[in-house]
Amino acid sequence: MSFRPRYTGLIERYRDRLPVPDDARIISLGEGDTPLIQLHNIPGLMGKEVELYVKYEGLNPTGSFKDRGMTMAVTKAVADGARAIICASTGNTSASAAAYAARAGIRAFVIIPDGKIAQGKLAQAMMEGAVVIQIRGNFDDGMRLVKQVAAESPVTIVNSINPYRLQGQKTVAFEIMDELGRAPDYHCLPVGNAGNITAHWIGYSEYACTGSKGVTGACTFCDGQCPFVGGGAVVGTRPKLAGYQASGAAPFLRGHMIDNPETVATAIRIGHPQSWDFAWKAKEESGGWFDECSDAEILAAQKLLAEKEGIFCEPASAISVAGAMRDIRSGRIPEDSCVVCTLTGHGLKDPDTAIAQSTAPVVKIEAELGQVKRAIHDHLV
Ligand code: AN7
Repeated sequence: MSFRPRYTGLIERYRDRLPVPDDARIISLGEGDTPLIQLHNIPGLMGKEVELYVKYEGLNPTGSFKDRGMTMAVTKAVADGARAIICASTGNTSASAAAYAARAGIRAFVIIPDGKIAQGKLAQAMMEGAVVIQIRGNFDDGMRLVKQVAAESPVTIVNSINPYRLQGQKTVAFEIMDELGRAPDYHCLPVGNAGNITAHWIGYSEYACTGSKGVTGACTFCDGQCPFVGGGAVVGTRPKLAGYQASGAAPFLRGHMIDNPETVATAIRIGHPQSWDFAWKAKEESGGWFDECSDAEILAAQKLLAEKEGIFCEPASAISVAGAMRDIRSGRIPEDSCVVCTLTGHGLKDPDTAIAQSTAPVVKIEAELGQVKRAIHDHLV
């Protein structure tokens, strides 16, 4: 029998590539190390030869990729003596901030759009002891208020404008590179506030110039914000990034901020992305693109993933697969490519949307053997 060392989170794993003070108390819930799952059925349904993977970030401790950034942001905040953190959120950031604050023994304040976050996320923030501030406004209003209040009150912002968030989130690219042993040709992901596409690009860029051993070098991307300042060159390959937005909340497609974003994918119901310039740069440098998907396409992809692959993600996450499928079908992503889609959050976050759109056969019967047998007979494939 052989044992492998207990996994204790991404800071411990990638410490040599993260700006963490040596004596910091690490605030971790074992985030990261999520499965990279190759899709076996969907490529065939499209009639296309592609090596298609999903990085299932819904399996992080609070059910979304936000935990990667939050372990860094909260570790840093605690090291700096913070007693409270604050964020605006469409839901997942609030769930993550609440959990890591609870773990650290500090207070979390979360500002959320009243009635516009998925039930699971609200349940998490409430159970994890955050002060939940519901505003009659959207995420963008919340973000503006967070910046204003943090300028005057002793609270640390843990939205992705906090650079430690992106530092944690970049590790998703390290994991993919370590596992595949190469860069995918294309990486597809949802874009809301645009922190995550930025973090992916930082991660791929650092990896491409430092290699798997984390040899100190420097990428050209983040202009000295990463811990590897020093003017190294990008030597390895990086994927083209494809960032998808919901049609009703697509500032990157419109080319300007928008004021009243709307989409069933509430996680990405954002009109004023904070990482605007970085995301454009990531798209340009990678040779990728932004595109939009309708709510109907998003929900169809969510359902297809669940029905054909057994993978349940929330609507915002499914947009990566909706967009990838469209681009694979059209040939924009050529056959024989290696493609990774980030599934940013778990399907259980938003049970209402899932149940509302499900067409699964629900059979209601008496508790009686004959009726059970008939139900089985009627539905054998
Ligand atoms: C599942 O929680 O902005 O482009 O406040 O929850 O980095 O914003 C969530 C964003 C994609 C978009 N998928 O990522 C929040 C919040 C899911 C998300 C995004 C979010 P960014």
